Amino acid sequence: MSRLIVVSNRVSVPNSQGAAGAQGGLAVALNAALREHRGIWFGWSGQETEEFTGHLDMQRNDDVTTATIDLEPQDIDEYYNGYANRTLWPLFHYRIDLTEYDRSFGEGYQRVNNRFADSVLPLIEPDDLVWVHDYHLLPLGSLLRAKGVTNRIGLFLHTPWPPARLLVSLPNHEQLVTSMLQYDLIGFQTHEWLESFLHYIEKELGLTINPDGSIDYEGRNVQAQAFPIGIDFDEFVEGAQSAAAREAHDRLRASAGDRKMLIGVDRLDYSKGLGERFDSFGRFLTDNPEMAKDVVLLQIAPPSRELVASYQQIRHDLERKAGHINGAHADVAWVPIRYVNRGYPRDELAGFYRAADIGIVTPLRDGMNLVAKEYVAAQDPDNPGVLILSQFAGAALQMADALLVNPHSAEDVSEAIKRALAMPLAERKRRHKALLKSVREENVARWREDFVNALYSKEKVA
Ligand code: GDG
Repeated sequence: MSRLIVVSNRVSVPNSQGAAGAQGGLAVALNAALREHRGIWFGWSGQETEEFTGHLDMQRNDDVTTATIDLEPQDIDEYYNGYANRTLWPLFHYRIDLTEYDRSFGEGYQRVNNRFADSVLPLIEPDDLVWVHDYHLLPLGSLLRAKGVTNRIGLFLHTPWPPARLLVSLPNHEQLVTSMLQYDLIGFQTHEWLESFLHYIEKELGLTINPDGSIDYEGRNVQAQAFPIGIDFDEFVEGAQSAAAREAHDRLRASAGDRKMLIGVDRLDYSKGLGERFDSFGRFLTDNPEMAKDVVLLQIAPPSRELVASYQQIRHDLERKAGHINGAHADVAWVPIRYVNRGYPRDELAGFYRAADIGIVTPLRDGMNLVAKEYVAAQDPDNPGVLILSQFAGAALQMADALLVNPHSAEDVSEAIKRALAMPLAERKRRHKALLKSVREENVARWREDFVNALYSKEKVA
């Protein structure tokens, strides 16, 4: 078995108390993957340094070795808060209205990718597989090739891939995408994102796609493929049965009394459709006054990327919206929206999911969405809740037995809430059984094995 070197923007290993706080989807998935593979996880420490030295901080944590570097404030501004989160993230989530193009961002992105390449280089041994993650590091493979790395290198993109018509609004888009053709394998969450990528390659770069989805470029062959990510099912179910989960479940149920509860859990991000969700819930309350006092929406939304203006704006907008809806509908003993800006330990989260009659997951765009899968995994199979899921989440392609909705339509979502509340037990069980099967089988171990095996089977560069 080849050793695995994982490279991602941030390295985040749970401590022995478990992963308290808002661990992003990527961190959750990679921890599960790395526990079984001997290898190294390389990335940014999250710390600032006045001057970049390239010093590697190596640590061994259970079965995972981590190697991290610190970055300069200017790197963090231009690469992380700049090109990654002000340019690529909004663009890849179809939000050209929020996409900022600044030359210094592009320069910072290249500089930091070079710093990553220089720093990880001495860790790479001849037979290692190198697995790069996400939109922060798209050019890393080509920079490693330029430094003589002939190992197999793969990239997995956790976000959507936008339609060619949007992508061409990015200055230097050809250069960015062409640099990706130095990978041996490029993985996407779904066929939809894969097809957008291949369409761009054909239309904008004029290259031919081979019948197996691979592309020949400059004497190399790069494979592009879909690998839908899943959750660590066994770990999550075990957590859902823990004492902490049971206690969280009972606490939340007791606080809701006989009311039905909806739960949303999302990083505070405009792609997650939180404002539209609040509006839809408000619409439900207005349209169904006879049911309104019997339901409550719990929205857990730990803040993220707080230095980026569009994230400050969404936080502000949501506070106003929640206040407005609560003001219009609340009475002395009841508020319809409980809006919580903090993270909870994973086990507690599992207890909250289980306590909720409806899981409401309505992103406007999402590469996959793991919350939808966690909600299903946490349910009591004898009395499961109902999942309402956006048709624009990658997860919708695997989860046809959820109530699929258009998150832009308050009417559609409001009707789905009504339908979910009235759904007979037999239908809930039938839908849950089908969803559970896919969440159990298409889990994170399967995702990792499929990706690593596909990367391993590529020929090494001569
Ligand atoms: C990106 C892509 C793709 C959330 N709040 C708390 C908490 N979380 C955890 C959830 C879940 C994870 O964070 C979020 O994962 P998602 O998949 O929903 O979304 P992103 O963070 O945007 O992830 C996404 C993913 O990468 C993986 O490829 O699915 O499309 O955007 O696991 O449970 N965890 C804890 N407390 C919280 O309060 N402990």
